[in-house]
Amino acid sequence: MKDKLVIIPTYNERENVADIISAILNLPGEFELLIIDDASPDGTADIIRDLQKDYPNRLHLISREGKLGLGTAYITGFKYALEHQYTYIFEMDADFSHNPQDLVKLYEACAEEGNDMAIGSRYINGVNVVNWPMGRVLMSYFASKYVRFITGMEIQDTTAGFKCYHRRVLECINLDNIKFIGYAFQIEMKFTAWLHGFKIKEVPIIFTDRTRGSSKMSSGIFKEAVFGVISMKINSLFNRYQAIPNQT
Ligand SMILES: Nc1nc2c(ncn2[C@@H]2O[C@H](COP(=O)(O)OP(=O)(O)OP(=O)(O)O)[C@@H](O)[C@H]2O)c(=O)[nH]1
Ligand SMILES: [Mg+2]
Repeated sequence: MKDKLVIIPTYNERENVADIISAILNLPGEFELLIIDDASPDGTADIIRDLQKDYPNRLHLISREGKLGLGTAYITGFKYALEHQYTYIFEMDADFSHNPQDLVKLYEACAEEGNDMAIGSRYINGVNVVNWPMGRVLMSYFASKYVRFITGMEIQDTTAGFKCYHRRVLECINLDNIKFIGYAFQIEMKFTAWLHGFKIKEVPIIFTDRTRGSSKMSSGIFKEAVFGVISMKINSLFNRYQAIPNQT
């Protein structure tokens, strides 16, 4: 069994990708990295291919044919991680909003404290977001509250995209049932893990707005989350999120 795989989806992250690769692959603890690039027109994948020579067997790349969305990129990554027998599987952005050093904290929360899932949370001790305009901070904060209200899940940062899963969580979730693409994807994964009774810990982190490259946030992604949460809750009442029986 291999140990840790960090999954990063990229779309036009030329300015960030080389630095994020070296920051992660130089952490203590031999993390491996899988990048899912969606044919970024800025040549992100070429930079990754070049760097693969420097990190034999530790830097993996899946190049998809076009922009298929963050949710499906992670599903592709999760399936790869399960197939290749990794135990701890991480989600993270390429743009340094998530501090690579915090991967170690997420890992410890699962590997040493026995949690099934650790979430890098912005809203544990107040609001820990740096450089976002106030409007966006408020939107994200109240979006999290809205999701808690509709779903009833006891998670403060419901849209967070910085996480560590023990593989048993991903094995239990029917990944082909996860349909959302943007923030709603992040909510849906947490909601499903919570429904299945997994032990979830929120680890406080400081989230910093990207300084390089541009955001892929869109109003479509926002709408998907607002309405998606309601349909997700209704579907759960009809048992749509049934766990896959334990295969071990
Ligand atoms: N493969 C793939 N990656 C994507 C896609 N959309 C976004 N990403 C990546 O997903 C991560 C998060 O996207 P961001 O644009 O940073 O979204 P965000 O964090 O909500 O927006 P900002 O805070 O403004 O940066 C980044 O690493 C993006 O490059 C996509 O369609 N396909
Ligand atoms: Mg970002």
